[in-house]
Amino acid sequence: MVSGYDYTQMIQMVVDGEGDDVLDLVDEALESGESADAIIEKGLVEGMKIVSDKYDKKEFFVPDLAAAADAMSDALDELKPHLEQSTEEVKGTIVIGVVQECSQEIGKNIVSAMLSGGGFRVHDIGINVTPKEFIDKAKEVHADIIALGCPMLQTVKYIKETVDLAVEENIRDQVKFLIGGASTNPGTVADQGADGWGKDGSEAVDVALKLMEELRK
Ligand code: B12
Repeated sequence: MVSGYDYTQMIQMVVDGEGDDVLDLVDEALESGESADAIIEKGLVEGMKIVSDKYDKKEFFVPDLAAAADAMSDALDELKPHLEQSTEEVKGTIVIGVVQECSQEIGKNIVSAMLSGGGFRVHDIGINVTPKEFIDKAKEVHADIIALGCPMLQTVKYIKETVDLAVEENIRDQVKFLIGGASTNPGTVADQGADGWGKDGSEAVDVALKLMEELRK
């Protein structure tokens, strides 16, 4: 279906870090019949892309990023109830977090919310998660998938360390590794011994479903 909602203003308010305005526009979009997924991808993420671009060009600085991040986070909280699917069966159990030495969480939060919305039971263990914390949590909740967010290049190595620890702990054949974030690409999957890569929240859901099929084989 072609959407008639105009996201221009919402995108601009994310860029400006105007949290209250973003919230009002999110409500307006919901009332006009937009799905939570569409609002995240066409409004919030598009706004953050402009913010990222401005940061890369040194037009924006850390306080600008923080304001946009806060606006995103409030909007995501508002949208979460609209993403939940209470009636459907659980598609699988996922432990998600941002790797060690990294506290950048916006992308992971989006993916986490969309995986929940996609019918997975999601245990979000936050930021700066060590390989041991990932594996301990995966064992505790009998996770099918460990999802690692990795926005920074120098922390990519922690993906492999987490996979290696799963081997050591004898759970590698029971769990799939889904990865994503600005410093990863499809090639990172093989380099780090993972199983799947998602470019954004919707793709993360699709790849997670595929990984569940592989687990059941
Ligand atoms: C916002 C931001 C920050 C904010 C984070 C706020 C927060 N609460 O999260 C703050 C100001 C804290 C910050 C700090 C730093 N940042 Co910063 N930051 C960014 C910025 C501009 C945008 C990131 C973002 O939120 N994007 C929007 C989201 C929606 O996009 P995303 O993260 O890519 O996520 C999408 C996909 O990647 C994917 N995805 C994400 N996670 C996952 C997980 C899974 C499992 C899957 C499947 C998919 C997936 O789906 C998401 C949704 O579409 C990026 C620039 C960029 N180009 O990414 C730099 C960037 C990531 N930061 C960078 C750096 C260097 C830093 C600092 C070291 C800066 C400093 N000198 O202090 C610190 C590090 C702090 C730390 N230890 O973590 C670098 C990393 C460079 C590199 N390649 O290693 C970048 C790339 C900027 C740059 N070009 O230099 N940053």
